[in-house]
Amino acid sequence: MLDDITQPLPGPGVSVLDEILSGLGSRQKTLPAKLFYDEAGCDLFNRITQLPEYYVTRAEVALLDRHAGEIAAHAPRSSSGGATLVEYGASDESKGVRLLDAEGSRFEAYVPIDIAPGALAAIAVRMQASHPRLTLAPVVADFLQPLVLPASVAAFPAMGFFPGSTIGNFRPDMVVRFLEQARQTLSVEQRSCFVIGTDLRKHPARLIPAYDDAQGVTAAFNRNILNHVNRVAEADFKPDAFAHRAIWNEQDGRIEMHLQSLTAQTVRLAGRTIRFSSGETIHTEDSYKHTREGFISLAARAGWRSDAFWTDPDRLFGMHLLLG
Ligand code: AVI
Repeated sequence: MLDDITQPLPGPGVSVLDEILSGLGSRQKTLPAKLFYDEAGCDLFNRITQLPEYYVTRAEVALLDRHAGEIAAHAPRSSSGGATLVEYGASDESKGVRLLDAEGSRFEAYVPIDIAPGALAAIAVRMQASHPRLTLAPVVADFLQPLVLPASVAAFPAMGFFPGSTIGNFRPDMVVRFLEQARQTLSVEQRSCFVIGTDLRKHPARLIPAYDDAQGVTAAFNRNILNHVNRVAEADFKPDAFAHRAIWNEQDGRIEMHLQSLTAQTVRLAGRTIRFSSGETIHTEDSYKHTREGFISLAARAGWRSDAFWTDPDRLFGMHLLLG
């Protein structure tokens, strides 16, 4: 059964152009990482997930293949026995389906949430065909904003599911804000819970190649953000005039991606001139690598407590079960 796709209400928020101008006007120039994901960027990210150096996706899938049944068994039960699986950032259903189809799982509804309506429409078509008895209620939303689940699933307690280590791309203060909002969205008073996948802290010798691969796919992904900025902000960046850099920041426990200007140059953007000195960088992304304990203490700041933790056979990736 398919609910209408829930669309967000237009809000007063800051425009993308304002975000770009403010980031490029800062001392350390930055760009919003969400601009990675235009069509070309989504294709490049897909290729990244298949690279030999990028272990993250394979490790998480191995974890789910081994533990999906145990994870799904923690879903809260309503009086009828069912629960809703609410997947954040569901660009496809491949990970969610592992929980929905796990032996003994009793989900009655699936709410994939994503910013891309096209991806959700495609999920709806496939899921209606493969899971005709499931209530499907896709939601188009930027899940960093407050969010209310569709009325059609209000009767079921929820298991939130945020795979992919996307939470690793949030700064710690954003993690806490996001987890506080998720407590409201998932209605913790209904005994809802939250399952979150995070890449684990490991030696930089393993991390750096994962973000600076031999084929240059991550470099192309990083430079592609400039193509996207050229379109949305009428800019004339020359992506080849910037080098891809992946740096391990030990103090903050994160991989940083930067684009480094190869020469002194100027860029026109929305009628303004942006100057770069030779070697100056634009900081484009953070990918935090949380230890198990570090993530649990961040979650505690938002009112969640850890109930279980799973990892893959190589202990590269972690999956946390949080209770409200
Ligand atoms: C989407 N996110 C979890 C990826 C990561 O590993 O931080 C994005 C990425 N950036 C470069 N490679 C992959």
